[in-house]
Amino acid sequence: MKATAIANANIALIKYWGKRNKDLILPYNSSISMTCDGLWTKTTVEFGDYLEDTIVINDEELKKDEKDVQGHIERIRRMAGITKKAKVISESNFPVASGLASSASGLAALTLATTTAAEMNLDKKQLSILARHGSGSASRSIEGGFVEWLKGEKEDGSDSYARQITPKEHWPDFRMIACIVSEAKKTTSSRAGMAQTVATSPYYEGWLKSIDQDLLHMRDGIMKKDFTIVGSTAEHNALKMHATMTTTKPAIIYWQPATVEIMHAVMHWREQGLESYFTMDAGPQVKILCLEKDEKKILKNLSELDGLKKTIICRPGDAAQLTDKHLF
Ligand code: 2P0
Repeated sequence: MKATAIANANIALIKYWGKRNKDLILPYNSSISMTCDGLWTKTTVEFGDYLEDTIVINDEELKKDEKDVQGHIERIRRMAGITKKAKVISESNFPVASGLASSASGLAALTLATTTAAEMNLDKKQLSILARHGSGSASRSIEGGFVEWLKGEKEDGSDSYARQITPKEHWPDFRMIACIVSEAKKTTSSRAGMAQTVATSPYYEGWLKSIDQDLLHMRDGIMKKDFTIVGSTAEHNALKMHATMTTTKPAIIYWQPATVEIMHAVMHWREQGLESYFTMDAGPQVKILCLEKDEKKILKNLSELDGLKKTIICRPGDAAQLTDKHLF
């Protein structure tokens, strides 16, 4: 009763920001992401004769957390009808809780490893629904390539899951350069932040009204491999989401000076013919979208900026998968 899974993080091109049902984690809108091969979490789970569950994430024992990792394990244990306690060890290769989708890769890897260790045999749709209960964006990390999380219509959430739009092989020269400007833990979590936005931002309604058009453009752009459509739609969508965040009471401003410096740089390069776009999530990091042919030039330009600490280059990545290389 032991299994290890690796899941990649995903970065949304059309964002999820707001729940219509907080208990089942059902979103107000569908979202589209790229599963990123450079940002992963590896998790080993074993059910055994332990006295209690122990969870160690990046060498630190987890006691209580907002995503309720413990509750997620309990949920799976109930479904599987087992009573044994679990030992969980998890590692990520990037800073957690700083706006780099660590809960997406974390909860996706945990869901696959735990259900496998519990000897359940779930298909991808079932895994995605279950991962969604842990963290909304984790539903998308079950699949690889370009992925859409369908918001669904049903009250029980049985049609709210992520499915692949195209596999990673469809667009191998698409790049996302994650620009790390701060490794500090964010001050407002996504979970609290999105609830606050839904409750108080006067622009949330406008955000929702414009989503279907963005989804349509994004699906079309991905299918046609039209980088201009994908990049410009993603950038505009991210700015709209941040407009709802900043107009929340109290305001949520995830950007740091270096965030804005990179955004201006990207717009400047674009004016000069170097085509790239930016997107940001619930944190100060900027993710630059570009094509492989421009990657070197963009990295060189980035190296001249002050506030940038580190870059991680991501290509479209694989779905969550099992490995026999256990962490213990
Ligand atoms: C996204 N984010 O679509 C958006 C954009 C952050 C900004 O999904 O409460 O950690 O666990 O469902 O999945 C982050 O939200 O929130 C997120 P919960 P989650 O990637």
